Amino acid sequence: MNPRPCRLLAAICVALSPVFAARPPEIPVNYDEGKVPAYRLPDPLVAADGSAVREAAAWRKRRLELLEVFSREVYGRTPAGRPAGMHWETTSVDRAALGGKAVRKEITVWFTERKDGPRMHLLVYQPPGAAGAHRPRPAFLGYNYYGNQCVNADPGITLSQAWMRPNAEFKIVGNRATEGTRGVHASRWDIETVVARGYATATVYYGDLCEDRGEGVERDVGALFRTGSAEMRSPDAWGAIGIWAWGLSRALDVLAADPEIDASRVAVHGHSRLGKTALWAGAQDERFALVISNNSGCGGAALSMRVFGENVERINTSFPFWFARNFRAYNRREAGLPVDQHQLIALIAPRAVHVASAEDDRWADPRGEFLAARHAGPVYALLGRRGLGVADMPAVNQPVIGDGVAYHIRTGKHDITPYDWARYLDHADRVLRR
Ligand code: GTR
Repeated sequence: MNPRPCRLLAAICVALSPVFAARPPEIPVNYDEGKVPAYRLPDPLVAADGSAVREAAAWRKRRLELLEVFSREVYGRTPAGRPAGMHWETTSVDRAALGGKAVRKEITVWFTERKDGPRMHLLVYQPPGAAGAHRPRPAFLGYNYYGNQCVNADPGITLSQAWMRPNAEFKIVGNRATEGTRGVHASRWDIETVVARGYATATVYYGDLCEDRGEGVERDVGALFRTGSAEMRSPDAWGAIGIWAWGLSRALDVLAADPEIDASRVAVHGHSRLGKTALWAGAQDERFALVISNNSGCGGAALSMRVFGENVERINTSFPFWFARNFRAYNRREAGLPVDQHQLIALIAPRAVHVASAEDDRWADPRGEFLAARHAGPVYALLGRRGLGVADMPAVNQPVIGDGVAYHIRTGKHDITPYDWARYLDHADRVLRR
């Protein structure tokens, strides 16, 4: 066929498509501080029966109540513990990786007794030294977006074979990683710096647990727990964020079995959707000693009730498989939420939490992230800590590392940068070094 009329036809179709296609109604997004609705944050220290929570023992009970509400209404329910058949094997160790500056380990974890079932690949770097030569290391643990090989250009990292979202910048076509993806996110990991400061740093590709698309929740780990499809799941079944959070706990199980890692000193971290994931993992699993939310926004550190930037309806529409289906009941009804995100942060208390924003990341609502960190304070205070210790949002690049809660906002866009890492390392030096 002659390509010219073909192109003409295609152009006419594109021009007419807005007329014929059933387009969803536009979901409004507010960026005006003056249009933030009046809201009343639910009090983390008032139990469901209306009684005040005045001591640590009563908080233990209130904590379970809040976890139940977040599970049922927001993220969906997480199965308890690790599956009986879960097992793992160390597939490679290089004690002279990164030009002798680090030890690199790779571990494959299977979630059942079968080798063809769901699995994840854990990559660990730690400071150099012979096995057993040092006391166990504190560690950072977080997911990566494009396969383990994206965190550093180290040619020794096994290239991910898993499905991944296309990315033109990183030349991910056909949903598979290529050699060209090595080190594309190195600046987001800063591995040489983290290791030089004495920490191990561990990562897993988040798509190993649940592919970041609708079908993801019915495959792999989702299939293992018979989740069902994004639209047919039970209304309180977990979504992708729940599955990813569960995977972080399983990665911690594996790190805890390594005599070179100190599992009582592990920081869980994540950027953006993976920051939401890190918060949910840290809220549920009290083994995490420090929880880091980098630009996590809506459904992460940002207060939903402010309805600023990304809102509940927007996130449930763009990503209908991330949260429990029940969360959709709060589309355009944020004021009706029984919980808000300051209570998610409070669930981490008295353990350390660090919330970080970026000035240009208005989609994630930096002020809402700050306010959630601040309003977790009363729970920290009840448990003997000061919390953030400031009432006003700090200026950019003026981090506040309080007692238990830290917050910073840096200049720049939605990203995780060496500046952020420097803050997290300073915070970790205070709480993970003893
Ligand atoms: C956006 C989403 C945000 C955030 C971000 C990311 O599209 O609206 O909630 O999660 O993606 O993960 O990079």
